[in-house]
Amino acid sequence: MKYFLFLLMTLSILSCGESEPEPFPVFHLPEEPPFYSKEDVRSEMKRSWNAYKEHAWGYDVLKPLSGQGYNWYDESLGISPFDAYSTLALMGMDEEAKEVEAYALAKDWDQDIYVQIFEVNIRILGGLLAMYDHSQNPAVLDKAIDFGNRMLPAFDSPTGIPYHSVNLRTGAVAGNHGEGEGNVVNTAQAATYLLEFGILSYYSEDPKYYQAAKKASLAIFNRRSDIGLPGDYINVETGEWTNTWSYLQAGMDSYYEYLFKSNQLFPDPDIAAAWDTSLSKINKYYADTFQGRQYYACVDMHTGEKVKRSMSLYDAFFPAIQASAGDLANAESNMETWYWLWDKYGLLPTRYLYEADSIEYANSELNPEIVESAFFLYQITENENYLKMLDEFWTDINDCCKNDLAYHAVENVVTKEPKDYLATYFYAETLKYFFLGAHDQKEFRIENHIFNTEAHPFQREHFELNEVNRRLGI
Ligand code: DMJ
Repeated sequence: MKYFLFLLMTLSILSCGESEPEPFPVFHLPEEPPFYSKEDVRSEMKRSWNAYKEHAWGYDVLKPLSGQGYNWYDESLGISPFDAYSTLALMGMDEEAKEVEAYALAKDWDQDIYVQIFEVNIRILGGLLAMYDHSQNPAVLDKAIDFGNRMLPAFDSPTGIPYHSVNLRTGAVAGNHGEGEGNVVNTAQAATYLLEFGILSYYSEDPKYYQAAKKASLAIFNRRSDIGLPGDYINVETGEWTNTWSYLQAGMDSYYEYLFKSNQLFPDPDIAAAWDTSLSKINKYYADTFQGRQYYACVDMHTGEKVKRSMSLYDAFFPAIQASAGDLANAESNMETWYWLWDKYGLLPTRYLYEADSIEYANSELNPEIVESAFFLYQITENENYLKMLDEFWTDINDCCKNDLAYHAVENVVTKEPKDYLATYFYAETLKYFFLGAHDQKEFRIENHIFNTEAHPFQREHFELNEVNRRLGI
């Protein structure tokens, strides 16, 4: 602890200069570690999952204040169980996991609804594939193939970038009429498929899924600007960028995440080259040292000029990627900044303007990314400060957001005004990463697993390298 503080102070003095004193990160890590245990998290998962089952079974989402269910569309997709399964399985809640498996096998996807391709990919297809990875039940794989086949028509665009939504029954596609022009998607919606579609190709031995995902990712990468940056919104039919900001935040985050992760499981020279280029451009253009702290700004894709000095809670996934990619120095300084922001409010606001020192969007859905990164950094460095961070996150979330049924989101991280919503990724990700980051968790090692962006885990040993090229068509 003392060493940690000394290092921070030294770094801060070096980067700030004497004439212009800048604040350096002030850490309030618990000195005495009565760390939370994995049983603490397990019992909260049990309690929260029982609340979903009792009050919202069959619905997409639990509303934890009113004790009701809520659906994303006119008909339920029943998303929470798909997202919860891999956490239940990992925690050894076998009875509950079996119940969800039976629910998944009984699910009929012949539904006349348009679903957002990005969201159902990471939550439903990712959840089903993780269910197969864990259970090895061939009927679950059939279900995943069925779902993947219903998604595929979305990729039939002139650019290969998927349309925003697809009708699960008819395969008809739709743009995102609610949030802009017809056929425009953001970069994450365009290119977050390599992992799930690669796994689907591997298990089905049909390369068409991976090839569709690869075409979409390279369609984004190949449209990078002269200085090597992609924009954030693109027309899937013309391939024109409709917005030219570039960043790590929501809307672009998982495009980068999948260039790195997919290549870990399915080495592909084209994707590896795209990742290497992307990482160097992130470090060159997004990286922004401000008042002694390490940030990643929004920039103009053509000039690299900083257009907005902000951070969203979603980009807290990046220290985990940096550390996994071997860039520990940047991972740790980035993580310090995230910890500093958490400590300032006792939760992360959805978006914070670091130059202005003000909150832009004050809500939080108890998102997982900062927990994920602290967990990864702990496993990689074994530095106990990351356990202390996890402990502070756990304590704060329990203080602010635990209620009679489960946990609730907040409208405002300052006032902690509650919101009647529990995101499905609280089951899939937030509780899972807390569990895996518990001080007494000794079995699970990140080097043996790959997580999709919704924290659904896959065991690396299930994918034989010498089979990858044939099955994925690389
Ligand atoms: C999750 O649904 C996924 O991690 C996605 O990639 C973006 N972040 C949310 C949770 O914050």
